[in-house]
Amino acid sequence: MFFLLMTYFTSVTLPPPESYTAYKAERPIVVDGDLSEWENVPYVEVNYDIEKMKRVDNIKTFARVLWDKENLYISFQCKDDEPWATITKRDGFLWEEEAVEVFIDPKGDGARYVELGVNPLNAVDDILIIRKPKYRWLLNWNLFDLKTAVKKKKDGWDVEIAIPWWNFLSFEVPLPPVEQTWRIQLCRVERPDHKTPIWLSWSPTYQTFHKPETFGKVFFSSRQDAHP
Ligand SMILES: [Ca+2]
Ligand SMILES: [Ca+2]
Repeated sequence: MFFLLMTYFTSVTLPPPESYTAYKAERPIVVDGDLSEWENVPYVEVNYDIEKMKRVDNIKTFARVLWDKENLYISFQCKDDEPWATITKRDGFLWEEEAVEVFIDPKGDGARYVELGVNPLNAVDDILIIRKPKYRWLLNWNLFDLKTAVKKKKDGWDVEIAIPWWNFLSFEVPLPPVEQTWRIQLCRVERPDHKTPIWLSWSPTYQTFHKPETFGKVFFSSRQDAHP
């Protein structure tokens, strides 16, 4: 059995990480769950099933990234007949229900990264994960002045997020990261039966979202979103 497993794990070959260009928002983003400001912004699909290791088309999720001088913005459009969540408190384990998740590694070295989850009730969990020199998982760490909003719709739920850049000061990278690339992963946990999870990512990974080397490459362009 051990050898079978070894064969399985060593034969895992993933497609290379995805790439995305995040444009500068040409008008103010109002974090209210209404995504009309995002209409012309290129989207990616969060549809890589990390257990089946392939893209699926029965669960639709569209994600976008923008930025301005103050904030990093992320939006998700989740198609879902029945968005499900019960957790309302900060730092509840949102991934045990349905949620979207963002992973942010500003330096791109996998040593430290931020995990942020938002659920259909607009509850938030934010965690700083330190992998080197020693593994630490800081649930009490918070993103300050974070803004999130969720809008329920007939066919799903939309999420809008603004993260002030200064939350990343300790990473010692240029802020905002104009013409720089950060490693970012965009994810969704869907549980059609309220139990069995389907773990979906934008950039391909396997078994877990916590593989910073598989995060996508997001380039923050100085161009505005209307002129990509
Ligand atoms: Ca809005
Ligand atoms: Ca927290």
